[in-house]
Amino acid sequence: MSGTRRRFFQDAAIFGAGLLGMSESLQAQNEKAIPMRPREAHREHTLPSAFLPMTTPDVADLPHKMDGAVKVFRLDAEPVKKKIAPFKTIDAWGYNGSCPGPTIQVQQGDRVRVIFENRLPESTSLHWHGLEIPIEQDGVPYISQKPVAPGEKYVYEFTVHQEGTFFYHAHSAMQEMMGQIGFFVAHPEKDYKPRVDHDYGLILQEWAVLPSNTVPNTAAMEFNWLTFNGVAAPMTTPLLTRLGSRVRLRILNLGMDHHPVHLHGHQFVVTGTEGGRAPESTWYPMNTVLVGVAQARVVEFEAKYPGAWMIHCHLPHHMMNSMMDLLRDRQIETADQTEMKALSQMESLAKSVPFEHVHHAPIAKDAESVPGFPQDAFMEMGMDEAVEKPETYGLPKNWSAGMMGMMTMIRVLPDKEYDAILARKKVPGTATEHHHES
Ligand SMILES: [Cu+2]
Repeated sequence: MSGTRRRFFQDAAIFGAGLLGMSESLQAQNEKAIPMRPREAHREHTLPSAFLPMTTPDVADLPHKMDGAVKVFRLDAEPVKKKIAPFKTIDAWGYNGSCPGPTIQVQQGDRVRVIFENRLPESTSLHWHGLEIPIEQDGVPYISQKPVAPGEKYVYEFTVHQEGTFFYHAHSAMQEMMGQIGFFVAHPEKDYKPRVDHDYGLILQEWAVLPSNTVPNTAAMEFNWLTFNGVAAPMTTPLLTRLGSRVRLRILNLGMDHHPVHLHGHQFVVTGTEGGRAPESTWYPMNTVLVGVAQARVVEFEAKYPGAWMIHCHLPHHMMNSMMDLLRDRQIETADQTEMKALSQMESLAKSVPFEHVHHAPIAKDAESVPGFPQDAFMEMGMDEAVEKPETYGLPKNWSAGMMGMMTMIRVLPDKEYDAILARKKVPGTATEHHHES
C-alpha cells in the first residue's frame, strides 16, 4: 500500500469514515502548507501584551487558534523527508512536516492546549521539557500517561506560569535522535531588561547517516551530519541584524554531544538557561558557550561591528559535513589522497548535485610530497548558487566554501543594507540580481 493511501486510511480511522473525517484531515494538511518563512523582528512593538517573537531560521512557527482564553495548537508527529544539505536528504521524524518541529511561542500566564496526533508507525508521547505542569501533562509513557498509539490523539493542556526557553520532545531516546524536538518559548509577562531588537533560536542536532543511506542510525555514537535547525551549513539561513542593535540568541541542544558554540567578533553574556532568565549579577563576558545535552543557553550581545560573523560549534568534527563518508556524498580522507583523486571524486558528485565542485584554495606544487597533506585542502566546496536566498545577498563570492556542519552566520548590517535584504525577502526570486557585489 502506498504511503499516501495508508495515510488516508489512518486519517479515516482517526476521524471515522465519511465527509467529516475527510474535511478535517484536509484542514490539517492545509495548516501544514503554511510557508516556512520566519517572521521578521518587530522593532516598533509597544503594546504591553505584545512580545518580540523569536525567529527560528529555517523552521516555521506553529500557528494557533483561540478557544475562549485558551491558545490551541495542533501538533502531528510524523515522518519527514528532510533536506539537510543540497546533496543530502534524510528520512527523519518530526512534527507537522518539519524537523525540528515548528516553534511554539506563548506568553507567561497563557493557558495552552496542544491537540497531538501520532502519525508515526509506533507509539510516542510529548514531553514538555522544563515546564512546571501537572504530572498528567508530563508526557512520559506508562508513568504519566499511556503511550499514544499510531493513529491516536492526545490532548495536552496546561497553564504556563514560567518564562523562558523550553522545548517539546518525544520521551523516547531513539525518537529524539530521529528528530522529535521543537522549541517552546514562553515570553515574559513583562519585557526583559534590556530589551532586544532581534531574537533568534537555534536547535542543535546530530545525525549518523551512512553514505548512500537516508535513515539515521539512532544507535550510533559517531555523527557525520551536524545541523542547526535541521540544516547543515552552508544551507543554514544567515541571521540578519541591524548594526547597533541588541541581539538575543537562544541555543538548544538535544543530541548525544555537548556543543561549544562560538560567536565571532563580539562578546556576549549568558542571560538565561533552560530554567528561565538569569539575574544580571551572573552575567559576564564570553564568546563561547557550552550547550550541554538537554540544555538551553540564551545569550545577548550588542551587534557593534558590521560584517558576516560566524556562529558555530567549535568541535572540529562538528564543523564538517558528511564526516567519515567515503562513498557518495563527500570524500574526507587524510591519507593516500591526491589532487587528481579528490577532483575526480568531486566530479562524480557534481553529476548529481547542482553546484560548483572545484576546490578554490591553492595548494603548493610539491604538496603531495609533504607528510600530512592533505588536511583541509579538498574539503571546501563552494555552492553559493545552490543555497542562495535573500539572506545571502551581497556575500563575497565562494562564501559557502568555508561553511560546513553546525555553522551559521550573523550578518550585522548598516540600515541601508539591512533594508535592501528585507526588500528582497518580500519579493521572492530577486536574490539572484546583482549577486556577488564584491
Ligand atoms: Cu558540536
